[in-house]
Amino acid sequence: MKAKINGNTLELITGDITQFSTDVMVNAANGTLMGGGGVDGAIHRAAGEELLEECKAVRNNQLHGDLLPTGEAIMTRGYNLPAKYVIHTVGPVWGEHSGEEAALLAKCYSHSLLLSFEKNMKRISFPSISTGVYGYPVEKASIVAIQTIGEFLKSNEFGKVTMVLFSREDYETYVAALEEYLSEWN
Ligand code: AR6
Repeated sequence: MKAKINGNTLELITGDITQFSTDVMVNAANGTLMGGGGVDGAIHRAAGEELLEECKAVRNNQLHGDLLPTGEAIMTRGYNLPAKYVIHTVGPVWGEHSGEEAALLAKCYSHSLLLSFEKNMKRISFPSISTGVYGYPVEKASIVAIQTIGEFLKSNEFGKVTMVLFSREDYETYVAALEEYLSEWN
């Protein structure tokens, strides 16, 4: 499904995010930035060892050894991925942020969009942040994701945002959220 928002495109597709060519690929990472399972594992495998090396450097230099906080985002190069850059963001673990989960999830999307915008990147692809290992219910997460992306696109000349959903069920859930968002808007 594709929607036009203020001259920008918001696209929903199914597939493996590591296979789709883009300017910026967003990774649903954890605070260590050292890789993991799910989409994080797939992105690190496809990018190659150099991605982990740069992530280690970011941990040591930019973050002075600390974890990347939930809702924040940092950028690295894309190495062997079909993307110029990767943005690593840390989604909230469902039920562990005293009701702040939606606000933190929204920050993952808005910070990633802003970082890309500042770098003049026109195409960004997102996975469904937090809805795997981190347990965020996909129906709730899809509403946060679509609203945050939609509001950003309404007020910026960006380009194209693609959400790459890993299952048909997730895709249908995001389609419903986007249809609802568009019907409220129009
Ligand atoms: N392409 C697109 N989506 C994918 C892919 C892929 N190749 N692989 C999985 N997904 P998750 P989280 C979907 O668990 O919930 C990691 O270990 C998946 O089906 O990857 O934010 C990190 O290191 C789900 O819909 O991320 C963290 O420790 C979505 O991506 C933790 O998991 C997110 O699932 C982060 O958990």
